[in-house]
Amino acid sequence: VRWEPVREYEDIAYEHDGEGIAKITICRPEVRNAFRPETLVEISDALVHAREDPSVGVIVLTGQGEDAFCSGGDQRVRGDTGYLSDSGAKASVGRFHVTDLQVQIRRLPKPVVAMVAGYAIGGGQVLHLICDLTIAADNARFGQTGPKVGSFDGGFGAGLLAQLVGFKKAKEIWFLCRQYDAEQALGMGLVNTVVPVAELEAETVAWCREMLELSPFALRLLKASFHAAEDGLSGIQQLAHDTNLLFYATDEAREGREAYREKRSPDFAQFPRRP
Ligand code: 1HA
Repeated sequence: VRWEPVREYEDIAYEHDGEGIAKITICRPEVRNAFRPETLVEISDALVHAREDPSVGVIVLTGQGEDAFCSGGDQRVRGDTGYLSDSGAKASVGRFHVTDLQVQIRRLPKPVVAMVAGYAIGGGQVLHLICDLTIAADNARFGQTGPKVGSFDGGFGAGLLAQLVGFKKAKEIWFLCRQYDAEQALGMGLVNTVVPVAELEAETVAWCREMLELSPFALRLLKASFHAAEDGLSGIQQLAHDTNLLFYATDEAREGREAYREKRSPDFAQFPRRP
């Protein structure tokens, strides 16, 4: 695959293959691809771009190199109020930018695939959890460190994990902070497949291309459907608004719009009351 850069960022690379795949790479290998606030703001910006770009059908999230997907929050910029940006007025006020990013990935109407080589640890493991699919290299290692480093993700980090691997295993992962290799992760349903690290990108691209052959709107509705019950009203909202997108194209909905524009009463009697 020939990846073409789309936009320049400091902490990430954002590239397209020109055939429907966007790839976002965390480029901080010196800290095992830990994220700082700026990293997350950049990922979020690239995701907006990939979402808006009609040529993109699938988004891959990964980390630079073979040592790590992501090791979570950069502990060097962790303050007493959250994670700190490195300059300006924002520097002194801590935030958890990852909160919004997790929701953004979950609501994004295109499949997001985590491509994991090496460590997916802490907040990095939660990032892979939130992706729709995970393709793991045989050197991948998963785990939580929260209780070791004085943190925890009780949101998707605990809840989604429990849905995937069951409550006992999820509690083990969080309460003992062990690491699990790729085969163990596959065994517990944490990842979709495991391949030799040298084949990781080719395999990920192959999975993406399979999805690109399929109906984008069906994939969109499926993603929304998977989350609708768990996400409550905001899940129903996504699914309902997606339905409304289709409803707008019907003669029945158009009649409502045209009647309003023409300042007349709508004639809905012409449409069947479906059984
Ligand atoms: O829990 C949350 C949140 C919860 C709610 C809301 C928001 C949240 C946001 C974030 C998080 C978290 O992510 S908390 C968990 C933070 N992450 C960790 O505790 C993982 C720390 N790292 C490790 O355990 C290990 O580095 C490793 C298992 C990923 C890799 O081990 P390895 O291969 O032995 O490498 P190591 O020598 O440890 O690391 C290489 C370099 O990278 C070291 O720097 P150096 O000594 O060369 O200067 C190491 O300090 C640095 N590094 C690795 N991970 C991080 C890091 N530096 C800062 N932050 C890191 N996360």
